[in-house]
Amino acid sequence: YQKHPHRTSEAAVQIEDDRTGMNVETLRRAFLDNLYYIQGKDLQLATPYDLYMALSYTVRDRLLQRWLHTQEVYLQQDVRSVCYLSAEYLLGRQLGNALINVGLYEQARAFLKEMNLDLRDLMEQEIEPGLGNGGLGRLAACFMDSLASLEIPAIGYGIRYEFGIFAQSIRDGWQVEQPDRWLRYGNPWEIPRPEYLVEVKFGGHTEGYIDPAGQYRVSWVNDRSVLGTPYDYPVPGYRNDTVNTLRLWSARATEDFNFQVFDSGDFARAVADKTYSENITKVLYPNDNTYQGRELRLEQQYFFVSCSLQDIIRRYLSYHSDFESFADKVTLQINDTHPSIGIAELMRLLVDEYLVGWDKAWQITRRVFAYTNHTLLSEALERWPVALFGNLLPRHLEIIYEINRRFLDEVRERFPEDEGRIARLSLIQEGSQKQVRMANLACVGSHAINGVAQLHTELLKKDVLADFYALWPEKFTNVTNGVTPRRFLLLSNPKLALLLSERIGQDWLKDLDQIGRIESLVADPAFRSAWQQIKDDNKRDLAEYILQFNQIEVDPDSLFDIQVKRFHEYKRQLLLAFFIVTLYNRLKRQPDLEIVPRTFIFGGKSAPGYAMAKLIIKFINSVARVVNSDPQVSRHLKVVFLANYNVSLAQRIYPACDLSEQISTAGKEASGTSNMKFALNGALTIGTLDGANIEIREKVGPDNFFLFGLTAQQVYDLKARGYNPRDYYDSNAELREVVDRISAGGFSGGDTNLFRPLLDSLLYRDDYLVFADYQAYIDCQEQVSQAFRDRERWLTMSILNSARMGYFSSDRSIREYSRNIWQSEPVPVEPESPAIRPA
Ligand code: CR1
Repeated sequence: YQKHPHRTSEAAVQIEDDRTGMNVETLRRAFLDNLYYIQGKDLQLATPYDLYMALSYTVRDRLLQRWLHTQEVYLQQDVRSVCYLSAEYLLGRQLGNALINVGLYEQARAFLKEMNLDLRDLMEQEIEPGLGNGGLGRLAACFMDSLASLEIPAIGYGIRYEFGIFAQSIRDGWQVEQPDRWLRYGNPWEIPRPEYLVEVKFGGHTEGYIDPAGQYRVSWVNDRSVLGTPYDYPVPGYRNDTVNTLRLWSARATEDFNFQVFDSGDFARAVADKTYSENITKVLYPNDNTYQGRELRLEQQYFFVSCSLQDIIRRYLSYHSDFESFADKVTLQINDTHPSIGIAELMRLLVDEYLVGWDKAWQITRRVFAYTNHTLLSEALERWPVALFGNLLPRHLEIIYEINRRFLDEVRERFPEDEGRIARLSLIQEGSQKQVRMANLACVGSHAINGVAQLHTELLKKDVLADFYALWPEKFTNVTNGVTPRRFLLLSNPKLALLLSERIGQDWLKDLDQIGRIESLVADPAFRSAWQQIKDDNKRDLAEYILQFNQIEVDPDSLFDIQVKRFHEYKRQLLLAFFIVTLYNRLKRQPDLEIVPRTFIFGGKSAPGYAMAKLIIKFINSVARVVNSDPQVSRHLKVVFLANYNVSLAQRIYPACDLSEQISTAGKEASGTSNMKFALNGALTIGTLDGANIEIREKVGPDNFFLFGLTAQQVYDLKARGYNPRDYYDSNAELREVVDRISAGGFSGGDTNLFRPLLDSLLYRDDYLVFADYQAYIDCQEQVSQAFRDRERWLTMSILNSARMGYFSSDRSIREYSRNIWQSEPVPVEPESPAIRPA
């Protein structure tokens, strides 16, 4: 059995290894072989899922050689590696991405076609790993893709949730959640590595002792522990030989876990306790941008961070005998505060387990950690009650107190007699219920702190983290988010990708700035009509999906006006819903009114415990029902709610969009990333000056962006003056008509109570300024309609949007992290043996 077959020509097909060969004929043979020997089926018996599995194994086989070789190169060269710690990775389907990145997509399509099979159908079989909530988790997945594509040695660490983000269905207009049993039929993309098992301790107490050298030390006497098994996922770079690793931890009960109970005959309890340990990685908490102070959540965070740090240290010590060069070889990025307990854990490992002195350990810790903040919402900032924290992690609480004591001494020296400042900076929030502030821990324990868009970083400095900025301005940097053009253009919008490649070559896939070269084609009639044709085709495809899943017929020629993202009041799905009701009212008043036909498409999940967000979903579905069933109105307007919005569905939606809704209250959306994916696929944006919208508008040009609404500063000033939403209701007739119609039960079959909480929250608080921005939004939507009437103008704007999105590649974000925060360099991996590269 040849490990690295010499592949030189087509004639060598016979000896080409069935596990590595890239030739169409070899692939076909390997596919049938995997179908037979792994799935235990032949072509006659195979289900579509079997075929998907067989193809996945065929691709995985071809990744393995590069994967192992990449890891060998990293070890041999003792490279500096980026360890990305994230509680979430919203990966999306793996097969298509892997085919594209290893360069097998066309071959796979070809041999399947010969067998009368359709590659896209097979890809549709995959249940996506939904191990994240929204933008934060998807960003981590884009970053993993870019790291590998840029040949940067990196490893992602996270949690292998047995149940990812729940599946959403809509019943009677309400969101209903079902568990996401994504592992049910097996997962070809992971390799368990039980040999790298680690133990994680919980609970108990600490004890001081004097070591043989006469030093006072502390040991943690835990009362239980859990084992972590790593599952490795390959992360192939785009068309290179790098395959990095995503290592996700799964919890298992320790073998000797409860022998005492077991011996005493209580078998059921021994097993129940075992189940309890395994609960740690059972389920992803389905909250986006809200913190949930559940003990199990802290257990999850500590579990995966401890596993990861132990793993990092094990790997480091296999090549080094002390920690002198640890900070040269390792850099740890924490994705929001979820992994920030790592700062205390690394201190504990160094000081207690490896007997490094405190000062040295602290120096190392601060050099390796860097913290990305993703939110300005105060309700999303993690704070753990000291009592809960101390019960679960008694030693970490002591360490945090010690870090805090030293830190506050330092602050007192720089700002004498400023107790207010001390109170704000302290890692511990005093009060009736003391709390550990994880963002403060992250700031103190990191050498770099970054926001995810310019405005966001400025607001961090000015507001949320102002005291830390005053202390260490040099720690703060901005890294504006980005998205991978491989998944979100090449894979999602193959027709547009092909057009680009035909006209400007394929360089844009590795260097998205190259997409700017289509700007010179904006007046080229053939290019323009191809562009329009592709948008129309993509809209028709989505219309078919809508017909199939929602039984609603939509006009592919209408303006596709889309808002897909998590449901949250600050994202203001209600504002768009109010616009729809406004149009409805106008049409009811004046049935012959000429309006631009629109198809409004919503999608997104609400946290199961977020009653207001769930009521907003119900409201949108209620508006949809009334609008769609009213022949007078539905000639012009359709409203569609697509259930179970996820990465796979997003990939269908972005290419079919005309208008992307990015309408959050200014100062609330840290960055947004769907704004980037939409514009990259040629949608125009209607949006506020919030998050990355600001930078998108700068790049695409103000003429190609529909701007409306209050700025972050104006929002702040208005609230400071005292905002009274009632004034807007009283003075704006159309707004009043919207509110009154809802209030009268116009969308609830006469029920005047159903949407009362929603209206009350607007009339009496309106925290997110829906009323204050209503008129500006309606006016701006009028400009959108005018622009859409002139199809040639719209087409130009669409092309210019895509052409100018080069900056928003996650490759650019990762280059910035590498240069400004990680000081990491690419380490190219050379092919191990001469390989035949597909053209
Ligand atoms: C932000 O809300 C941003 C992503 C990725 C989210 C969104 O605007 O694009 O992060 N924040 O940076 C979040 O989930 C916990 O905070």
